[in-house]
Amino acid sequence: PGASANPTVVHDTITVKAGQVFDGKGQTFTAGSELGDGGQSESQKPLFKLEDGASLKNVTIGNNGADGIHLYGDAKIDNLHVTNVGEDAITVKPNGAGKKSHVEITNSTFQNASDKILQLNADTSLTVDNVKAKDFGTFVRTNGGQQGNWDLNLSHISAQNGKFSFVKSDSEGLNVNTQDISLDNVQNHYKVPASANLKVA
Ligand code: DGU
Ligand code: CA
Ligand code: CA
Repeated sequence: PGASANPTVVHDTITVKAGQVFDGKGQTFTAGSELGDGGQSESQKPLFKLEDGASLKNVTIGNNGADGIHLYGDAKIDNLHVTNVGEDAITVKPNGAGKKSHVEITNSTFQNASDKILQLNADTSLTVDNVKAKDFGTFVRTNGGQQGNWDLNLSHISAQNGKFSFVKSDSEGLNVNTQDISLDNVQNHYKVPASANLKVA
């Protein structure tokens, strides 16, 4: 699904409350200038903020991706299409409880990311399954210079034209498990410390 002709302009971040499901029903959303311009400024706001245990499905994010989607805790994201990623697409934020977030991203596509698609700024067990990425910097980045508790389970992914890396982390104890990953013209497939536990199947 491409960006529809009449996107819903998000002027104020949409919060999905704890445990609730936001079903976009295929609608396209784009950020208003209040949230940012979709460039590389770090001060932009997300279109969606998911509280712990929230889900989001059947959403397209169109021309202005601003700071994408912020996750505070466990989250499930299904059938998301980000056609023009802004500063980044999905960020796992520190949640007040300091507990590891379980995040699933399934059946989704991401395109045109100047830099990162998935940004992990807090301990996360991440599952990504059946996803396509095209024209990006880095597909998954754990927060720069940070040690953390990160498990990345990546399966059935095809990624094309990645100018920096597929997975990049500075975390010595990183765990990565992959299955059926197809990388075409992607630099530095796994730019991770030598001590990382990398299982590529
Ligand atoms: O130390 O935390 O790029 O969430 C650097 C910052 C930086 C974040 C990240 C993000 O990693 O701002 O967009
Ligand atoms: Ca950033
Ligand atoms: Ca960001």
